[in-house]
Amino acid sequence: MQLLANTTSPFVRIARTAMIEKGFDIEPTLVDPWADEVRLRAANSATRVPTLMLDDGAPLVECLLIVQWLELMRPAPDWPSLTGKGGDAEASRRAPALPLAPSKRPPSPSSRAR
Ligand SMILES: N[C@@H](CCC(=O)N[C@@H](CS)C(=O)NCC(=O)O)C(=O)O
Repeated sequence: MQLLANTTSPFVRIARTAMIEKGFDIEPTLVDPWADEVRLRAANSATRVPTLMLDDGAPLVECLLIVQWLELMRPAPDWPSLTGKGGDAEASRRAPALPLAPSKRPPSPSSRAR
């Protein structure tokens, strides 16, 4: 499995956070989606990050589709649920807010000021 990524994309952050939650803490392969990189173009003709290359060579694109795939591969209760109880549609719509457990969330600016 290979995650084609860059360091600034919020979509990459969603996919990577979800991957870590599901136990796939792999080092991302950094690419520049605006530089027409061969590696990225070969995997995803839209040349966008994130692109997750599965072990069978199939590319997964769109961060929320990656989240859905992770949920399918590593479902709750064995793994943290990324989409809420039962993976219903309403919970899926909230997925972009990121599935970070409260203990892993960075402190808010207001709590840091205290
Ligand atoms: N809808 C996509 C958006 C991905 C996306 O737009 N990624 C940007 C980086 S933040 C990108 O690769 N842009 C390259 C380009 O548009 O040429 C997702 O959810 O993953």
